[in-house]
Amino acid sequence: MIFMGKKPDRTKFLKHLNTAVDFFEDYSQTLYNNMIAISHNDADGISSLQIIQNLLHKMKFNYDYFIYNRSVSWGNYLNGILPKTQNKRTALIFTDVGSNLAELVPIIKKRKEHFYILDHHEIDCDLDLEELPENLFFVNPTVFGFDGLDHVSGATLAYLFAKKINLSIVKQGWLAVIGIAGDSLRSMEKLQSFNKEIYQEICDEELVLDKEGLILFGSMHESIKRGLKYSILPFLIGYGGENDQKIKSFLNSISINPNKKIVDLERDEIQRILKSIDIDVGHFAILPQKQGLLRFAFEHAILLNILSFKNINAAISIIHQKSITRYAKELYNEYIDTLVKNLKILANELPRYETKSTIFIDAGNGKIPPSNWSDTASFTSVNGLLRPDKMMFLGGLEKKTQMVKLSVRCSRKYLESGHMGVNSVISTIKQKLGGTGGGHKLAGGIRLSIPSFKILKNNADDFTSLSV
Ligand SMILES: [Mn+2]
Repeated sequence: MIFMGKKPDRTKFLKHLNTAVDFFEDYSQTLYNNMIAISHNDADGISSLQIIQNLLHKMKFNYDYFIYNRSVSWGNYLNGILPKTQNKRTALIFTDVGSNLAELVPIIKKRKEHFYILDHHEIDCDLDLEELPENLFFVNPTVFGFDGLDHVSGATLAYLFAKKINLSIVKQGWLAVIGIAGDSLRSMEKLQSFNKEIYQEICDEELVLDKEGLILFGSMHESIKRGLKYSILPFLIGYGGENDQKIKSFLNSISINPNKKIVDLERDEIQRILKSIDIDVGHFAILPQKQGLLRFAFEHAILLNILSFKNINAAISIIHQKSITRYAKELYNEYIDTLVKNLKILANELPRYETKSTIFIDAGNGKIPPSNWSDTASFTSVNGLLRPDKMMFLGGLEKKTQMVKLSVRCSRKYLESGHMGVNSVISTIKQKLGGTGGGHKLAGGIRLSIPSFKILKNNADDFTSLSV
């Protein structure tokens, strides 16, 4: 059903999308009087939700919205949302979540409401799409061979859906660009397929400005001095998290004012930096209606990701705002500072253990706090800091549970050489050794007992090559 390497079938996907749009339009006129929107707690999810809210507002619907953070099962979650008395005049729209069909289909089958699921995560089971319940309209481009990160973000899908119903949604296109930036973690010239097409369209409408320059994501709004120190993509070994004096003397030595804004650097200044540091020049997106950090789509997205975990209401509110609040700015700086410190520790000093296809990093015993393991692992992986040709298990003993908690990551390069993805490896581990966890092909996490972890570590290559 899902097919890595298969050529995307655009015609089939668009037919599917159009069918869902047609039903939604028809029933909106004849049947529905209430809507419930459910989305994911990250930048892509929040942007998707805003797009759908805009659409529902234009259609003059009453709606409620909810954010799903995957900490409970869909059964428990929906129990708290779905009305006791079933009502076929209510429709639910899921964005950036909802591909856990093994869990959701049995619930949806028992309900009278209509469910529209617009998601770009890979589905979790081998269900026949023809056999889905009649009240479920399931739109997911990964089923038709598209890549859920490079080709189409959740917000891209929400935008495509909403635009077909109301063309003026194009004006909300900047929201889709935030979603794309947050999920793809790539500079804009690397976008493909639907992401690339809608980005082009939104730039043509001048809702977003495409710029070319030095890419120091996480700090594009900063001075070059702070950019080199606090860039999280790329993380610059030798500059990232280093002391200010070291960075200033480097910049002075190549006659660059350390306080000059990254976006104001001249072409020849960029050339001088590139002679000494391996950085890419690339494209980035500017949101012209916003100020400061919020003008930068990537940084705006990272901020939404941070706020989504700390304070979901602040995340939902900041997307409407022109400039950042002091509270949000403090959280952002603290997050970037911690992440950069952790990446520096990881690149230099953490104990590691390697097998043919894996690398284990022990971040436990206070070296990196457990709450930072997941983000440290993600940015280690996307930066290719350690062995992109191996699957990474980063974590350690979690004191409060006395379990070993591991963040598991691999690179696209690792998958392209024919290895199993993170989600399959985690399934194999759970089946052989117990534990809890899950994920998608590039990233996931698992909690294991101490004895199970020892078995995993001593036989790691078996788990990355076995199929269940
Ligand atoms: Mn997403």
